[in-house]
Amino acid sequence: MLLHANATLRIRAALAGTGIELVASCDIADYDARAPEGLRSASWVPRARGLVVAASAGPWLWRAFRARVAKDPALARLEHPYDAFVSEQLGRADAALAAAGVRFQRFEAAFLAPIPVDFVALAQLVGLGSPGPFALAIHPEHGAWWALRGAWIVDAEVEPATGLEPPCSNCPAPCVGGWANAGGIAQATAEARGRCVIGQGSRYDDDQLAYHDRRAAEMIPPQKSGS
Ligand code: B12
Repeated sequence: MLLHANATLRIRAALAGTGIELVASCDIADYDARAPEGLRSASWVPRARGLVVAASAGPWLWRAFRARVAKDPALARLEHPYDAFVSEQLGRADAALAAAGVRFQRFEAAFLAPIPVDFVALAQLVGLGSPGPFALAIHPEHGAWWALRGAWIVDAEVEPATGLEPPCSNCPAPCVGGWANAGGIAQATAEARGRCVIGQGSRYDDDQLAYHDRRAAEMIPPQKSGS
């Protein structure tokens, strides 16, 4: 039982063992200074004090999902089974905050999340990663092999942001063949991610990569001919 814990610790403890285990936070003033008006904390939580962001790295969350599907095949028949599984895991943190009397608003990083929030910006604010040459946020240990999962605006104390040194700042960017070729998320292929000089020990499983690539392709609207 965490008696006098801050909200970052509570969320980290609630998610331990799920595969969503990178948890960091920042003061709400830093979040409000960057967020557009409709997303500022006052619209969501009165007297908010912090923002907490949670992410997964490597294949661990994916393997937990696979194990769950093996036990519960109905999960695989949902339209977005992995997102549903992630939501359920994030619910553990909601329950821990509620039990501690913390008021909060949760955001999710899923493509169809009801409130679209820029999670790459959130990752940067809390110091989990910063955008690299192919737009993905690069983590100092896991490189490009990690993903944002959830964020909470809370009316409780949080840990200060990690003092992240942007991992790409002194790198010649072999991922894209040099900074001159840096661009948007369309360049975030498995090959580019595989050429990052950090984090290759956290590379995704092949079936995990195939799942995400298939999902990403489904989300891109078909090009009209001639455009
Ligand atoms: C849409 C999307 C896609 C689209 C791309 C569309 C495009 N051209 O950008 C598609 C489906 C193609 C895609 C693909 C992929 N994606 Co994607 N994608 C997203 C998603 C859901 C939203 C990105 C976005 O549009 N952001 C901007 C939107 C939210 O905001 P907006 O309306 O433009 O503007 C508002 C905000 O920006 C806000 N705002 C502005 N400034 C600030 C500042 C702050 C602090 C706040 C709070 C808000 C804010 O103000 C605006 C008005 O409200 C994010 C998750 C997320 N929620 O961030 C993942 C995400 C960026 N994708 C991710 C990944 C990994 C991928 C893939 C590599 C997946 C894969 N295949 O494995 C592929 C790569 C593409 C490829 N090679 O083909 C990861 C990146 C992780 C990382 N380490 O950085 C993310 C963060 C998802 C995750 N769960 O982690 N993706």
